[in-house]
Amino acid sequence: MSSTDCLFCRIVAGEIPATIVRSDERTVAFRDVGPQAPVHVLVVPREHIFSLETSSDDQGDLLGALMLAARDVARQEGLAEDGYRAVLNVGADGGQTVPHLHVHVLGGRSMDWPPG
Ligand code: DGP
Repeated sequence: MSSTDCLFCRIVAGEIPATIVRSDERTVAFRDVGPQAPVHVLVVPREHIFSLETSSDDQGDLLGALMLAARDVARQEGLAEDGYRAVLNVGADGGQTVPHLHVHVLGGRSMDWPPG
C-alpha cells in the first residue's frame, strides 16, 4: 500500500480531518473516531509502517519514540495517576483493521482482562 492510499498517512498529511492531540518530528496522536473509553487516542508514526510485525530491526528508535509519545499522551490526557492501557493490534487475529502501525491509548475507566 502506498502512503497515498493509507488512511492514517492521509491524517498525518492533513488530508483527512482528525482531532490531533500531540505531534512531533516522528509521531502524530489523534482521537479515535469510535472511542472505546472516555479517552481513546491513536499514536502513529509519520512514516508508513504496516504493523509491528513488518517493522524492521533498524526501526527500533522510531518504535521507542512511538512508545514514549504514547506515554506523553497518557500524561497529557490526565491518565498517568490512575493508569491506562496502551495496545497494539497486530494483523487479522490481533484485530488490526487499519494497516498503519498505531498504539491505542485508552483510559478514563477501569479495563478488563483478558481482552476479548
Ligand atoms: P485497529 O482496529 O487496531 O486497526 O484500530 C483502528 C482504529 O482506527 C479503530 O479504533 C477506529 C479508528 N479509525 C478508523 N478510521 C478512522 C478515522 O477515519 N479517523 C480516526 N480518527 N480514527 C479512525
